[in-house]
Amino acid sequence: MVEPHVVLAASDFPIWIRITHYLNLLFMFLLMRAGLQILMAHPRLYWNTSCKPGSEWLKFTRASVPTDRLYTAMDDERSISPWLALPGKEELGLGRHWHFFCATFWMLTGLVYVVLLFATGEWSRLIPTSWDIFPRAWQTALIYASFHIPPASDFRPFDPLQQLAYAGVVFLLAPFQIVTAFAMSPAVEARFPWFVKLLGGKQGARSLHFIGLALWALFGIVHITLVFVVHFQDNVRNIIVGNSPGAEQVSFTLVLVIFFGSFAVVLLIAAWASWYTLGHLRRMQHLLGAVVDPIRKLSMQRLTSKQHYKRVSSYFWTNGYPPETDEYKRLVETNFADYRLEVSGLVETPLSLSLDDLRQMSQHAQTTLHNCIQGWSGIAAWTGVPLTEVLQRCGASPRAKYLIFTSYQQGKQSFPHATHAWERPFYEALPMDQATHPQTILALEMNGKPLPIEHGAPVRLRAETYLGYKMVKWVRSIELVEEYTQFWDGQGGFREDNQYYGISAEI
Ligand SMILES: Nc1nc2c(c(=O)[nH]1)N[C@H]1C(S)=C(S)[C@@H](COP(=O)(O)O)O[C@H]1N2
Ligand SMILES: [Mo]
Repeated sequence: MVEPHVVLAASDFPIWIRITHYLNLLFMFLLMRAGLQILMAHPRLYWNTSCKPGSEWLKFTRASVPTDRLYTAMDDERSISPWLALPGKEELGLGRHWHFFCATFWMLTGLVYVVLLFATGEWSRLIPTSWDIFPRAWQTALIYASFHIPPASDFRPFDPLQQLAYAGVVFLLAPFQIVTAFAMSPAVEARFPWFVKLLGGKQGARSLHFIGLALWALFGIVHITLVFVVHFQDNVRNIIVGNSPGAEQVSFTLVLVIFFGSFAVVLLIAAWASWYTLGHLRRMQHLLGAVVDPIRKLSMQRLTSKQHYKRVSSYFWTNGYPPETDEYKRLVETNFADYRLEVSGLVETPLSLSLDDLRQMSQHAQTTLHNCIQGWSGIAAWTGVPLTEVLQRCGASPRAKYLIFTSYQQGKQSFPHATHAWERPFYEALPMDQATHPQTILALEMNGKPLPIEHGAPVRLRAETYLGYKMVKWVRSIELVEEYTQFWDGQGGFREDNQYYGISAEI
């Protein structure tokens, strides 16, 4: 027998439960829609890190990957309707901004909920205290399976099956989504490779995160259906006004109006979010980034890469087509004999380094996991010059806060949609603290051979706690600067300028 006061406490729906319940609905709905946006940026799911086309267990594209010509991961990205995804179209950058923004508030909501659950003793409504919940839940399942409804007296406040489902969602599924989410962050992966291995690698975590989404969606559908089908009047009352003394005086009509009204508000917010974002891409990049970026800085900036993988991937996607300028073609013809890496800006001695100069500097080898912002990954062995060597040789000024890496390649080859940026060079700003990470190198070799053209010959950047878009290929020059805002659109890189990616490349 449960003690009477426990029954009383556990059968009300205090205001904080009702509010966190509603906020959870709002943030989950936005999270799912933004998650779909991210998924469509690489609409294939795998259990292997190499992401070889054909090895996916699930895909959301009919496109097959041609083998007779270069096909970049960006060619494989799918546009999605703003009715389904947040914000819709091919706005991966903003989908991610929304996803992280909502995830932050969703986790805060969950934290408040769980703390209050324990502080008020209401945990007993969810966490079973006796094994007999399982046989009782089975009985309830049988009742539902025979298309009957358990009597209202079974709900104290939840029936056993319901209680188990809620406990599972709150204490298993939600943490599962959070754990698999963190396992997809390149900075977390770089610092704690063992953690990602536990989840089956990068793609394991990504697939599990998707399965988690599917379970949430399934739970949501069953949950909402049962609210309508099983003791509807009691349910909406509990959800909207609770059942403490006095609450029964609120008219049922008013309860219904608030119930359906609050659903409508969620739908309106979701529609507004897509519509407003698609109309104000830059503004939303900044607004949402202002929330996410400080959290990223606090939690991830100091993580350094400690990766030593043993095996390289059998396949490695590419992003960006090789430069097509005459200048670059001439370099290729002479096997880069005339190549010079220019280092300038806030330095004591500007440098102009040939490939031989670079090869004579100390070499560092590392086998690491590459994470593209779109979701694909690959492991490769990279050999090259630690960036710290270059910084020492040029005598970097203490005023230098960023390194601007500029490529031989132009916008036309890296993001064909941005017609206005076709003639701009691809560039990215790397913060100085990243430049001094032990695994940040100017790679000259990939898997024991000189860099292939499509992977950035003759020199590319590797910054192993970052997403791929920061790792400039076909590097022409490095300029040390105090600020990156004077370059092009001033957002810190070509993809930030033109695709609204965040500068939080550790996530
Ligand atoms: N110059 C240049 N560098 C670039 C890109 C590009 O388009 N141009 N794409 C970036 C992106 S988005 C990724 S994921 C990686 C891909 O590296 P890979 O083609 O060697 O796999 O390169 C990065 N460096
Ligand atoms: Mo990428």
